[in-house]
Amino acid sequence: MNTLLLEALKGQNKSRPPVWLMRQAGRYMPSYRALRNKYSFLELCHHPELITQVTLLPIQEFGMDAAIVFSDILMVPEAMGMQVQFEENVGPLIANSIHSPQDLCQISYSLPLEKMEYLTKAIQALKSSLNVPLIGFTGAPFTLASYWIEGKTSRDLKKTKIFAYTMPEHFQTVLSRLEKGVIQALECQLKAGCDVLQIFDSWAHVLSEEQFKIFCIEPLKRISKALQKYNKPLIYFCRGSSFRSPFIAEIPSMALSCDWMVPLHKIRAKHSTLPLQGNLDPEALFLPLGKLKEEIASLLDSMAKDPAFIFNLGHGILPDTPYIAVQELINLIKTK
Ligand code: 1CP
Repeated sequence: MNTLLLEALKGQNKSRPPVWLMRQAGRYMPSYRALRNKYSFLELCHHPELITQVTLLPIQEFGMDAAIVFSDILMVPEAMGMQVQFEENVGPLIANSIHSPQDLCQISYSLPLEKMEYLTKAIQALKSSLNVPLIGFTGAPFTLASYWIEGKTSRDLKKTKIFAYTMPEHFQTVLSRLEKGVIQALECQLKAGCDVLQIFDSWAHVLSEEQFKIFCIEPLKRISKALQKYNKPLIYFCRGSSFRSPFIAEIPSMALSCDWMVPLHKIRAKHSTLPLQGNLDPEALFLPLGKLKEEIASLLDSMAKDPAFIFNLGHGILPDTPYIAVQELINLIKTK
């Protein structure tokens, strides 16, 4: 078993940095597009055999040091009552979005675990065929709440913020139900065999510091505490990681997945032992290969011999990313 990722998450990696990419199975891969010609995105997400197959594609084709279960952050709210469709070239569209206190009845009080069976089956199958750690994941309660309230992707989260300002108690109800579902989903992925968990809080950067503490950090602390007994590492991703890092560093056994906006070594200077993951700009993969190699080398050099560093992108890989750029990236890191 390749344990580089687990060692880095403990701050004990003495070898080259481990590498995996956020959203590493996706449209930039011809093999993924071929499957998508046969199945809708939701079909891929709901069938254990397809989840297993898609999760393995990047590992087989590039050899990343970790696999991430193929799913989506909206699968947990879907099991809790969200009616979601993924529209081609648009993204998620939610039919029963939440606007008023009356709409809260759309969200179940907890996660019906039988609705997650397709995921646990896939995880069990993956564990018997993988020789790299398997990462399970969910969205964070705030980011999940924002999709449910907005009803689709929104750049400013206006509806969510107005909901939080004008109906604070109801907003807390939404968050706390989702928090419970997130804990159950993460626990179920650990029990099925995941080695590491990642929580995606992709929209947390729109919040003020005070709101971030209440809507993101408090739930995250409770999630981390609830999972403590499993003794598995937890990675938190948000944009704005450079100014949020002090809050994350306070939570035991938590690693931070950083966006591309601030050089990683500057975040390292503030937190000497916090495991850090990141942070190549996904757009850098569109550079001519020579220039891309320089960018990667410069990031690697700035974190050289760091025992708690994981190479990753600063956000999800883009669907039109050149395949060869991903090949170069992985090869360069593995031969460094
Ligand atoms: O790496 C992997 O193989 C795992 C796959 C994975 C992950 C970790 C997918 C598959 N989605 C996610 C997480 C996810 N989904 C996030 C958090 C990370 C991030 O910020 O990018 C978010 C916000 C979503 C929501 C989502 N799913 C959107 C909307 C994005 C936005 O800007 O609002 C969209 C378009 C999706 C669809 C989706 N999820 C995953 C894939 C491969 C796709 C494309 C679907 C397709 O095949 O058409």
